Amino acid sequence: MRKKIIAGNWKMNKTVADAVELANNVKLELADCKEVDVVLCPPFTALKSVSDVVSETLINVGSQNMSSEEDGAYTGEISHGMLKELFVRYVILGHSERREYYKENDFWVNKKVIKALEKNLRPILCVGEKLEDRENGNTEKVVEVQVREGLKDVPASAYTELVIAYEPVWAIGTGKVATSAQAQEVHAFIRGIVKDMVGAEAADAVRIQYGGSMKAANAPELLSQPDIDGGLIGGAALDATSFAAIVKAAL
Ligand code: 3PY
Repeated sequence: MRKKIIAGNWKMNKTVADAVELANNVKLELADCKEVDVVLCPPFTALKSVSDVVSETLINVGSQNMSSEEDGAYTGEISHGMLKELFVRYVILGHSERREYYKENDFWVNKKVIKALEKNLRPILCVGEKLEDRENGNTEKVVEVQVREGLKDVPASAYTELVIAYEPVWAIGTGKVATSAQAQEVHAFIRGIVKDMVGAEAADAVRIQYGGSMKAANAPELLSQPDIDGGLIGGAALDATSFAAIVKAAL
């Protein structure tokens, strides 16, 4: 049985004070949640404060990106060491907003995934098709390339650590959500690719989250699908009550 994982991607929202308030409210609801892995991914500036708020709880902290490099002249980047110093456990990599606006490609995403695993951070690798891909019948083709390239050279033993997030780009921040059947179909397809890449045991173990306008109202149905192991939550993660309701739907 795979443990469900619900992660809040706060994106470029929340000052430090607002982030502390939100983290405290999440903590009131979910501090002792054992059955589901709960992860908060604030902006870099709030990582330290949020880590402090949740330090004595079962809630994890994640970052929204990470450099593939060790350290040095990489203006604007953040390294694994800097994140680990702040008790970060998870790193979101290859989010569609990074692919679209900052031109991150599978090559760089893969380098980051490898680096994160090497340094005992848990990557959340995001994949997903754009609207035109879906309309042209290319969903599987696009997702397959992102999974195969993003996870290139990752050993089977690492699949218990890493998480894949299927986020159809057309469902991100649009209020549109994939039906549970559409999402399940792609999740099962991704699991099949993993099986083909590294074997049945890893495919069975890897957790695949759904992301893209998941909220309290649609979470129960999405999370009841056999291959949907959690959610990567955007807007609804900015409100503690909504976020906690999604986590409770995963219990
Ligand atoms: C969304 O649901 O908006 C997301 O992009 C989550 O990462």
